[in-house]
Amino acid sequence: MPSGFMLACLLAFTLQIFFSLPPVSSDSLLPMISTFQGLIKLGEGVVNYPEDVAVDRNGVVYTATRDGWIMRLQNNGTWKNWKLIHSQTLLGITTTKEKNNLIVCDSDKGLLKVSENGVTVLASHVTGSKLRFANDVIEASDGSLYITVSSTKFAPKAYYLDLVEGEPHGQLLRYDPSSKQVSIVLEGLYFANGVALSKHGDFVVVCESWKCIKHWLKLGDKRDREIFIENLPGGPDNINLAPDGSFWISLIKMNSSAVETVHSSKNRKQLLEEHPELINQLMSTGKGAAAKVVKVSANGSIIREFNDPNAKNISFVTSALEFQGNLYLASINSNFIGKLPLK
Ligand SMILES: [Ca+2]
Ligand SMILES: [Ca+2]
Repeated sequence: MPSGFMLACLLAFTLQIFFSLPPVSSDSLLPMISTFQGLIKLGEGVVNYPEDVAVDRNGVVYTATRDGWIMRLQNNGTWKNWKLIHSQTLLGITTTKEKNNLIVCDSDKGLLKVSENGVTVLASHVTGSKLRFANDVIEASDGSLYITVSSTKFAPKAYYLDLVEGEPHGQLLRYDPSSKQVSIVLEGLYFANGVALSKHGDFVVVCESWKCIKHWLKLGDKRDREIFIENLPGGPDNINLAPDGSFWISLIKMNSSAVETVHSSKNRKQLLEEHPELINQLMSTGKGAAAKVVKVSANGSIIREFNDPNAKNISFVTSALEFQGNLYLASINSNFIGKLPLK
């Protein structure tokens, strides 16, 4: 089973949404809805509850597991343990182009670099404070790394305090490979989560509660943040660029009755603060938790959706990556990586 900490992170993110914005369904606008039928389970039983998946310039697929392994997918479809990070708090990963390193967000330790030579800490502090709750990372064309931080105020283990406060404590950071320093790019984000680079490298998309925003890397006369897509039919986790320039976003499906329960309670914040265990009763995060993935065009419209409301093939997808005609799916609820042929 995934650790209580990891579920806590996801729950915090999901429940914080309830306090931030009302749920709005855009299901009626979806042009093409499919199931995950035909999904192949790669390494079932050996991939320990992965949150994210990435592919390097040589076409090698990677994932980071709950027990700290960085695993590589081999040509025969089996996984190989590559490097061990002594951590149970690994979240988003990405690869770098020039040196083909793997960059890993460790929500306790900060930003890590994994190469054939081993594991090193790239960044553990930002403007004098400890870098914690790093959730996802992407490399820009100039070699900078853009990193999301979900909450600056509360430690990951105290996620529920961030939840009950319901204020935007998330950030987007930038790691400068020349100075090796981390700076703050954006503040005031609601539980910042997935981050991706556009096909032409001119903007990053950062996902937070119910929406994703676009941040132009060369500002010019553009604002520092614009809405990329809002009113998503679920809470966004990881986002990955697709080969055609659109984006795959994994969504955590809401429990509508739980939303109503939280919204109808005048004293919900106080109640949850006093009884954080109630969060677990409001949300369905077990094996039956729904999976949902959407494909969003570069101009911010949903153009495709995959749904598994009863978790028949896969549950609780946290990352979807398209590579060579297949969608690779990581799920913090599953002990495999899903491979779904796209038709
Ligand atoms: Ca990611
Ligand atoms: Ca995440």
